[in-house]
Amino acid sequence: MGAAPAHSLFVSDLHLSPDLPGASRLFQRFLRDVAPQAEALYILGDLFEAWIGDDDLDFPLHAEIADALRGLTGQGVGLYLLHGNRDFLLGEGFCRATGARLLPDPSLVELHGTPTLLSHGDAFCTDDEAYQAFRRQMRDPAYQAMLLAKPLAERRLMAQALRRESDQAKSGKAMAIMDVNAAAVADCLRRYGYPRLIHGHTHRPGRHLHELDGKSCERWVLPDWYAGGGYLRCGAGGCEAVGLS
Ligand code: LP5
Ligand code: MN
Repeated sequence: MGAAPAHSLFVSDLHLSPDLPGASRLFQRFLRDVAPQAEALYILGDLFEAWIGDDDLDFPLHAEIADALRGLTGQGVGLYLLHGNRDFLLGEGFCRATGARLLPDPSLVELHGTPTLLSHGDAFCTDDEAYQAFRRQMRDPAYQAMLLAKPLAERRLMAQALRRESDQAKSGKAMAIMDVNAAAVADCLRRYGYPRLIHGHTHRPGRHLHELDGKSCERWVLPDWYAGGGYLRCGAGGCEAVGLS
């Protein structure tokens, strides 16, 4: 059998945590058996259920995942990372430990011949105004520096409190509010010259076509890994979604 044609892989919303060890096992298997054949692996946010700072890399699950990612980059596979709303504090320490490179959100890449815009996806959820206000605060560098200056144990408690607040806030929100806003997606596609778009966050995997100004843009939404998981594989011939269980 010949080598696989050049391709890149995309995952997001793994939400790895010690509470759901199945997802970490599945991801380890994916890193061992699937990812090494790729040119690059892009992780489009929410790799971890909650990331409270790179000084938490000693935590056993974090160390295991970082080692496995380092194993992948050691084989020559490019590793690129976007922040999600759960792991926006991933920083240079994590990159040094794994060989990953952090990309801004959104990032336009030339993907095997097709311009492709990569995003976590939460920025498109503009109908969720409470979340967008929260996001602006969490992404403020001065606010992040203030958070990171707190002791690890205090940050852990804060993250738990924020998770509870978030679940409570979500229970009062309509499902439609928590999906992407079509106009926000269209604006972004226009701004970046009508690329293909790949994102996660909504946990509503699928392929959508946006017909805009006489152009057709493909939008892929990645699945979460809460019960099984999956990835997108893109090469010169296009993308295909692959499920894992
Ligand atoms: O994450 P998910 O799927 O539950 O919902 C998201 C939005 N919620 C969030 C909040 C995160 O879940 C919080 C966890 C972050 C972990 C890392 C934190 C590290 C920093 C802290 C420690 C150093 O992103 C949710 C969206 C939903 O996606 C769909 O898009 O709706 O948005 C919200 O729920 C936000 C609320 O509407 C408003 C924010 C309420 C926060 C109130 C703060 C109370 C103070 C708590 C004490 C610190
Ligand atoms: Mn998310």
